[in-house]
Amino acid sequence: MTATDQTATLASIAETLHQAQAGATAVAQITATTPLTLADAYAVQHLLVQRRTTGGERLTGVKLGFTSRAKAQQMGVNDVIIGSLTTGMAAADGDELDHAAYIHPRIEPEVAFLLGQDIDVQDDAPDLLGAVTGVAPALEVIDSRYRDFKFTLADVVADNTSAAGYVLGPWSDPGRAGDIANRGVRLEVDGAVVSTGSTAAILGHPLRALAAARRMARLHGFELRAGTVLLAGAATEAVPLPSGSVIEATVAGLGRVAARASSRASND
Ligand code: OOG
Ligand code: MG
Repeated sequence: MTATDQTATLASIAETLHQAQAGATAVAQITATTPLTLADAYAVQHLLVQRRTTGGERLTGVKLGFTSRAKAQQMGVNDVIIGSLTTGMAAADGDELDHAAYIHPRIEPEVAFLLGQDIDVQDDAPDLLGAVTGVAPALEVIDSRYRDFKFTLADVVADNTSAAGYVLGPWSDPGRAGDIANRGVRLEVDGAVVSTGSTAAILGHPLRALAAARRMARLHGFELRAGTVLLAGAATEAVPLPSGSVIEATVAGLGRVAARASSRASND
């Protein structure tokens, strides 16, 4: 394949994934027909996200995926991945999520970090902790654009790591939040506990997500900017987001964050 052919192929994959997301319709796995290296997959992801930013959205942060064994095992992959968060994905605590905008959404409880200053991703020993000005419980909505939520590592990277939405709870001062190494994490749907875990499941310690984010950002061309958020990755398996439900994530000592999913009927 010539370089021009390759560029056109990656652009057309990004277009396919964009349309799948915009139309809330699943598509076939890319790698079923087109081999993708990890570098190709990140190139597709960057094109996909650029499409959102040229359309008026802003980058609000990055997210890590597969930082816990529970998630890696659930999805059958075991390398940490990185994706982008944008304004179009952000919802406020207590907000309603438009269920009809998703294909087959799932939710996961997460820990979010707020960066108070830029992190130089080229620096091998930056003061990562010093850059964090907030820590919060978070809910992530993931919605693979692939049929049946099935993908290879390259597929899910190209699809911006299934990123579809996120809700942040109240920020705590990291100095006052205490040791967050092993805090209970709970996810509830309509008041019933659907999954539980510990922040220790995130790379053994959620603060390791900061170092992983820097490493992944440098490797794959991301920035870690002041005022943006890092989602450290789910501590538990993801569960389906039912339409019309109330969802809540709690991280012991950090508090809770909630959202509602619209009922499908009102959108049909
Ligand atoms: C990919 C996203 C994984 C996490 O927290 O591990 C992720 C997926 O499972 O579809 O966000
Ligand atoms: Mg996640």
